[in-house]
Amino acid sequence: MFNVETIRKDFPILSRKVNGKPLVYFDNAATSQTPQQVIDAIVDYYSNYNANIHRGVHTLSQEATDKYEQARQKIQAHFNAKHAHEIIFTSGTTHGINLVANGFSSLLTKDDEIIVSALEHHSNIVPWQMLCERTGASLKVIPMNQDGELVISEFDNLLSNKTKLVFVNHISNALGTINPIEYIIKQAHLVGAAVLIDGAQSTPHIKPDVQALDVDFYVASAHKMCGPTGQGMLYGKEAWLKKLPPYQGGGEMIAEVTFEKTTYADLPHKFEAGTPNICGGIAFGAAVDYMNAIGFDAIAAYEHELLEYATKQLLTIEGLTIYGTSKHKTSVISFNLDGIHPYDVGTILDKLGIAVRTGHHCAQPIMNFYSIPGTVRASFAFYNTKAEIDALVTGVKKAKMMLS
Ligand code: 7TS
Repeated sequence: MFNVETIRKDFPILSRKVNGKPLVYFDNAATSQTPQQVIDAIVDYYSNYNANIHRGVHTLSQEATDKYEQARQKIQAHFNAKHAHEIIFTSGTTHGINLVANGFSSLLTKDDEIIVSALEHHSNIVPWQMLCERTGASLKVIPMNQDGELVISEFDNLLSNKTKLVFVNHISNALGTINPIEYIIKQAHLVGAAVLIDGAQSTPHIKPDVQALDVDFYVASAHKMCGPTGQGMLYGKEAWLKKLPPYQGGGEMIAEVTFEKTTYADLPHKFEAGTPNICGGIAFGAAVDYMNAIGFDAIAAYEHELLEYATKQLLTIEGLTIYGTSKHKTSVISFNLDGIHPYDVGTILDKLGIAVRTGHHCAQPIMNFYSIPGTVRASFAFYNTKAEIDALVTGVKKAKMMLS
């Protein structure tokens, strides 16, 4: 049974104070908090079996290798990948996207087209612009509407036999919109294009099934789903991962090296040059275990309740506008108060112990669409409460009074 008070006890940071007030942590879309179970996995690694992996005959190295590869299998099971070697450990979503973008450098020509969406984080825009610069391919953009949804009929119009790649986030970080990725993947495949889905904001809330989606690449960051920073994953279909060249050269990614020619290791090692974030991979596995033990259905249902409650309460404040009003959204609320800069609201909220993000959220095209400099963004996780939302509403009212 989902019990938020019991869950909160797993997160030591939630009992601290900020500026003399109990912490209200509503910046979960930037990074989530870490439960004791994940902290314990990190401490256990450094206390008991810290060693380099895949190379030592000694016991510690073997233990570390086993745990690291077990974590890969946990991630494989979580995303329902067909093979463990289709899971590449990365330093995060940004790394995974750049790995794929780099790989396509030698596969695209100037006649090819790439489609992204108007709702992307800069991480899912800039690497593709760089790829276009390298190859001469052109970038097309699926537009958005006032509710912060993609205009899917325009996507249909953009697709053609020139389209080679489509990149869309599963859920927008700035607005919380859930994009119709099932449809996007299906239509893209009809013209032979590969699809990468940026799952940085979906994986904290839902459990994607990469085989059911039939997606070519799916990327995520551990730190947004109760895991550590500096760790993430790239899922790629085996055929694509075999086709793409390595991203970085170095130790661990080779089969044989001579000065004449080097041959590369099999998957997944071909894409994992150098000593990886061993502890990070293991802790990522612990985070996935933790979230699955609570259950993603329970998480989604509870967070939806928080979203509905917060939306209703915030809209009672006169002069408050919410950006991102799709019916299909997760627990992210981006808002502004009339005539007040979001940074000023965020600063007053911080004085009250309430952590929100302010600014453009690395999604400047969305802010340009609404002609605003940025928003205040409150993003909720399964360990937040309605009482914390009440504190936010009181805080926003106070900010309005002080700044008007
Ligand atoms: N894609 C999306 C949709 C994101 O929300 C983020 C991070 C990234 C990519 C990059 O992830 P990273 O782990 O490689 O940095 N989003 C945010 C945010 O909304 N506030 O801080 C980071």
